Amino acid sequence: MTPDHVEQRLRELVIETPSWGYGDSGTRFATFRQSGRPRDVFERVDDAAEVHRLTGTAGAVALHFPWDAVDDYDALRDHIEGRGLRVGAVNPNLFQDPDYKLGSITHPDARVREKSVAHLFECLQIAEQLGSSAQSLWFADGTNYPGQDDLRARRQRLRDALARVYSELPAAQELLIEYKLFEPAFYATDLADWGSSLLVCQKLGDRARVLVDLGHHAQGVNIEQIVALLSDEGRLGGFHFNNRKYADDDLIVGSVNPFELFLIFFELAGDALPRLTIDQSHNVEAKVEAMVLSIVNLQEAYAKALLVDRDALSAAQQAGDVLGAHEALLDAYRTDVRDLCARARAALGAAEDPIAELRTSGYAERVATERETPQEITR
Ligand code: LRH
Ligand code: MN
Repeated sequence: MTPDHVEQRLRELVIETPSWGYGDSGTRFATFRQSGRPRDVFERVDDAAEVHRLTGTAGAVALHFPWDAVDDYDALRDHIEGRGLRVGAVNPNLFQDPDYKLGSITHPDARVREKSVAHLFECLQIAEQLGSSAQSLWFADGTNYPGQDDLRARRQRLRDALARVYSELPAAQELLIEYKLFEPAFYATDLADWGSSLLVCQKLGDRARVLVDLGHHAQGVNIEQIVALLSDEGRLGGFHFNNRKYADDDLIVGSVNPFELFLIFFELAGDALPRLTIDQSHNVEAKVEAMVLSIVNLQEAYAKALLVDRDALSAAQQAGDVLGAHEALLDAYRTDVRDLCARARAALGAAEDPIAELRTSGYAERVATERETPQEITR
């Protein structure tokens, strides 16, 4: 692909940033409050809009409920669209309420399962009001000890609950089913891997696809191969981009293993891109800058993947030229695409160097002053 064509594809890129990535987050050991942190969903949207202003390709914000719940969803939608963004995926939260200790849609107690399904139905309506086209479903459901519950019965409950949600799914929406190997469950997670998620999606219908969170696999798992498989099956619904060295560390995407990120985009580059969402928690680093750097890392990984000389690659593969094929990938990966990405951002009216622009803009200092002065928030 020519650099001009790559630049064109970069200009079409839409990455969703997570509202929850701008607020306080931590580990079980501590949460370190940051001055200037947003106090409500409106200020989280303001930070997302600043990231989009600087990068040009962060035009949507993913929301989480009830973390982002408000009384007037029309006012929230107006604020989001007024800031030049659109609403990305809606994420129901079925992992914090005390009733969900032993599970939500898989809970042995039908009353708790009913409560879970009611929240999922509520999120279908919230998405309709906000113009969102996806329910991004992650279930913390699982067990901590062998024998704690019947694994098959839990699976049946999960499928029954999702079948009810799917039967009520508005035409404009789809279901994204996220899996995770462990945490908070430490013996068996009900949706632990891509296979369990894919099987559930296939039983539900065409508007149910798998969401791949880069932090949700065992060490050593070949994520780009899972991406190739799901994409080939037409069941790759989206990503939660982040990076990890150990477990679900939720670090900045591309900060630990940029080559893996390049290989994931290489597996995607041929087809229409699925939903691209960032899912990170910035425990010690400046949150807006972390999100800007994440978008830049994604832009660069995508650009490098688009630059792979596919004719040379397939010729080497056909010829059994093992290293010739590998070096065709390395050639693109080793290409410095920073200027290309800077041009694409400039063409979108964004910053050629968004990090430098952010640091000299005074944005962090301004919001720190605004948000620390204890005046009543008038919305
Ligand atoms: C679970 C998860 C899920 C979100 C949460 C914030 O680990 O990846 O996608 O709901 O993080
Ligand atoms: Mn996730």
